[in-house]
Amino acid sequence: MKKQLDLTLYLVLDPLLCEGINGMVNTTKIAIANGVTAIQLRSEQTFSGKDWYYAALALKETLKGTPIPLFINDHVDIALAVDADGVHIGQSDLPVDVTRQLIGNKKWLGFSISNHQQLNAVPWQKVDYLGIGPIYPTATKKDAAKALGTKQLTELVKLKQCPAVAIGGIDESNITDVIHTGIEGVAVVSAICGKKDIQQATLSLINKIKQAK
Ligand code: TZP
Ligand code: MG
Repeated sequence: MKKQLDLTLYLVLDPLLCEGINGMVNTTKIAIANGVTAIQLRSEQTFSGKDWYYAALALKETLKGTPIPLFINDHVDIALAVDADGVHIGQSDLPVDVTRQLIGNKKWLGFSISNHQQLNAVPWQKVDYLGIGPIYPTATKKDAAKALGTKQLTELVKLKQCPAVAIGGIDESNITDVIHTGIEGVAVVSAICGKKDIQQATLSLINKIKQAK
């Protein structure tokens, strides 16, 4: 059965920031126990096919029996190999229709956009949610587009035809402004991954989201 798609607080794991597969598994356990609603495996660095597979497998096992879905960034083959709950792709990955054809309708499909032009080209029937960003400058994604800011995000939120998460440079200092744009949720990497106290970092974000909604 398909797991829920709750975008409230979406954690994108980075193996470097989390210190490997064990670090990502530990981070996931603490994060989901404290309110994170979705998990994505993503790697900015060189990560071999084997690394991807074993990391995805470990995370799939960690999330077994929980309502929290596992998304795989970019790699449809890995998502299929571990039977992940969804795939997240960007503008430079396989086209949306091809990805949908490969994963079928039993997996969620997320798609990243960074501006109005990309939003206007979204094939809404094939996509389950959007990632919109970067909202603020970020050091986590090397090839990130120009930061949108919350004013532009508000405009994109009004035009979109499916749920969305905002991403990029979001932390406890600005998450309230992001939620006030009306977006369904927020995705973070460095606001949780690599933090000394994962529980405190997660709770602080989740409490700010609750207050802002
Ligand atoms: N896509 C747009 S910005 C970004 C991704 C994957 C990185 C977000 O990382 P952080 O650490 O939350 O700024
Ligand atoms: Mg991508």
